[in-house]
Amino acid sequence: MGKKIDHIGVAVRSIKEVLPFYEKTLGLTFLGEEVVESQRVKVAFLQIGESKIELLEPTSNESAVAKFIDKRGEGIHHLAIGVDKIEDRIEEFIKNGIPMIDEAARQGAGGANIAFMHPKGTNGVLVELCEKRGGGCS
Ligand code: CMX
Repeated sequence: MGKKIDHIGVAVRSIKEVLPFYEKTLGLTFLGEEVVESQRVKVAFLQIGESKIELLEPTSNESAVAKFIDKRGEGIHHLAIGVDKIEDRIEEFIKNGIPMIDEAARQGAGGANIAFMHPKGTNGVLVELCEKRGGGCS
């Protein structure tokens, strides 16, 4: 099903503060940042091989990422798997009783189609399905 790890999402309080670690210390290439209003986050992408690291900074206290940081502190937030035919994958999971947060794909960063699976159905890992049609994933 999965083509590769598209990206790993990392929850941070401030992208500006952590960026030097990823760019200068680790030497990764900064690809750009954008605000995803619907998720109340600002995101920044760094390339690592064929995959990316996505830094997630909450833009509101109500953001899922703000709640995550309050509860668990900064750190790895989700694993995004690149897929084809995301609607078929979602349908298949629903049919098999796998709990989905998103029961239909929605738009993420860069105009990609994304859907989150609930961590209660994945042994504690927030998994994002991510289908690119010429865009990025968030
Ligand atoms: N990874 C693993 N488990 C997580 C988690 C995460 N990122 N976030 C929450 N959980 C766990 C909690 O620890 C909790 O577990 P327990 O019941 O065992 O304590 C459970 O999920 C419920 O967590 P909660 O704090 O009560 O939070 P909510 O139920 O309100 O929300 C979740 C949790 C996953 C449904 C919500 O964060 C969500 O819908 N996430 C998907 C959207 C998202 O994360 N958007 C931000 C990124 C967007 C982007 O990349 O563009």
